[in-house]
Formats: sequence, structure tokens, C-alpha cells
Amino acid sequence: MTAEVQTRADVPAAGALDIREALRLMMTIRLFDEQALSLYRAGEMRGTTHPYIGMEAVGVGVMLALRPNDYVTSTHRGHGHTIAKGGDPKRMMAELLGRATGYSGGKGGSMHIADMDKHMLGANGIVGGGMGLATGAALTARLQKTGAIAVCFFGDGALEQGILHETTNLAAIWKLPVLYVCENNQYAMSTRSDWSVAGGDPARRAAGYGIPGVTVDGMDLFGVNAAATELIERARRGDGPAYLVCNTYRYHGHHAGDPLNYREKEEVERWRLQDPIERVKAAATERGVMGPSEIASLEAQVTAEIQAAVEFAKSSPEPSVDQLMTDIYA
Ligand SMILES: Cc1ncc(C[n+]2csc(CCOP(=O)(O)OP(=O)(O)O)c2C)c(N)n1
Ligand SMILES: [Mg+2]
Repeated sequence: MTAEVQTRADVPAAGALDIREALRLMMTIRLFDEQALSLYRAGEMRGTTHPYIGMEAVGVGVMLALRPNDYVTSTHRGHGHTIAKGGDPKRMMAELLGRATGYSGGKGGSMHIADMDKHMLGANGIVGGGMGLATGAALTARLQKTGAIAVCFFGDGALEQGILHETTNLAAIWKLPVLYVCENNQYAMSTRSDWSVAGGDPARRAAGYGIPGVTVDGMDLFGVNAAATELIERARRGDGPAYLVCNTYRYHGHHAGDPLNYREKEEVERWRLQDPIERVKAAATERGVMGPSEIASLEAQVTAEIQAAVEFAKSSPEPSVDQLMTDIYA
């Protein structure tokens, strides 16, 4: 395939996508992060949390195009990626509340959740920090001939990190099986991406490396999934890396304590009209996959699961004093 930029505004057919599973994952992500925000506001969480609310179609659309042994690297906004890759909401919630049953023994918090069994290589507090890891994981997959690929999620704010150039170049010349997924949620903290990112659509940058760059509506599960499937299959065939840019939006602040004094309420409302979960619900009904009552019972099931995760976390012990000096790099 030659270097190209494609913009996908249409809604491709669902294909092999499991709409029920997609909806379950998207609802789980939203309810998990709504719960995390309310625990933060109630003063029950130390540190902060970066909600993925509004961006669910990106993580789920990409993840449902993957195989279990494919690798994923995440960002500081990592809950959605972890849930979509099969992470356990109980252990995640326990980590947020600093409990010993959490993914990092309660000592890492929101930005230090990884699940090696699921090949989810971790959230990352360093903007762009997953780029080297994902590219390395792709090289590992190549050398071990596992047939796996790696997906690197990063934000628009990470587009200007130098490591993106280094890793993309290496991946392009070695044709590594890696997909770089830019979640353009329009802001890096309070900085608008249309103000800070040079050259217009970031997918155009792919041409400089001779690889495909595709831009999709990141509020559309089906469009994200279709583009990801194509680029992932291409990488798996040995044709090398690609950029996938997903235009999306975070409904809430950068983190739980963000005063949000840099954007208009009308802008948020405009994006909310494109709500990715509502769009999947509508598609599920239109396509006769699920009716309203089935959707409601799925929502009740997910709500109960998240409630159980909170109860599990709250009833778990804090790390003991003798754990203080373990897992420390010194
Ligand atoms: C190397 C580095 N520089 C700066 C920061 C501080 N920081 C944390 S998140 C963030 C903005 C990231 O924006 P973006 O990549 O668009 O991700 P989003 O928060 O929008 O998901 C910044 C600047 C950091 N954590 N790491
Ligand atoms: Mg951003």
C-alpha cells in the first residue's frame, strides 16, 4: 500500500463486530469512570484519575479488532483501554482506592495499571511513554514469530514527542507490526490541538514515512473498528505500521479536579450529541441485534458489576507496612 491519507465519515457495515460485546465494554468503561469520579469527589481516592468518558468507541473499536496475544500500550487515561483488553474492573477499582488487591498492590493508582496476562502492557504517566514499549513489543512479536501485533494508544498532546518520530521511522524501515492510534480528543490539558498541532490532520504525517495514515470519526464504533481491522490485518501480513487518527472528545476535565475554564459548554453539548454509546444502541436496535429491554438489562448487569467492584475494593485491606519497601526500584 502506498502512503495515503483517507478520511472516513461514512458508517461501514458492522461486519464481524460483536455489537453486544462492544456495547457491554463501552458501558463498563463509562460506568467505571463515572464511579471513579464520584469516589474522587467523595474524597475516597488519593491522587487523581483521568476519565475516558466520551472516548469509548476508540478503545473498544480498536480492541475488538485484536487477538488476545496482541500487545497494547496505554496512556495516563488508561481505564478504557484496560477494560477493553479484558482487564478486571475489581482489581482496577482496588488499585484506584489504594488496596492490596489492586493491580499494583494498591501502590500505583490509576496510572499504574497493567495486565501482563492480557498483554496489556500498562497505562503510563509519561506522555508518549508507550511508543517505545509498543514498538519494542512489535519487534518481540516479529522475532518470536508469534503473529502478534502491537497497538500504541496516545493523545494529540503526544504528537509532538520526539520519540514518535524515532519509533515510526524504525517501525517503517523494519516493517514492524505496530499500529499507532492517536486519540485526538481536541485537548492536551487546556491546550487545543487545532492550535498546537502543525500541519492540519496528523494522519498526513504518515506520508513522510511512506506508511498509511487514516482518519476516522472516533465517536463511531463501526468506523473505528473497520479502519483498525484493515490496518491491523495489514500489519499482521508483514506490510508494516500505520497511523490511525480518531477524532473524539473527553466529556469531562483533563483529570477529576480540572476546573474546565478553557472551553465552552456549547462545545461539550455539540460533541455529546454524537455520543458513541447512544450511537451503538441505536445501531443495535436498527439492525435487530438487541431491543430496548435487552439493552436495559445489559446496563443493569454492568451497573451491578461496577457496584461489585467498588464493594470489593472497599472491603479489601490496604497494603501492609511490610509491603512498603517491595516493588521499589532503587
Ligand atoms: C513527558 C510528559 N510531559 C508532560 C506531562 C504532563 N501531562 C500529563 S497529561 C498531559 C496532556 C496530554 O494530552 P494528550 O496527549 O492529548 O492526552 P489526553 O489527556 O488528551 O488524553 C500533559 C502535558 C507528562 N505527564 N509527561
Ligand atoms: Mg488530548
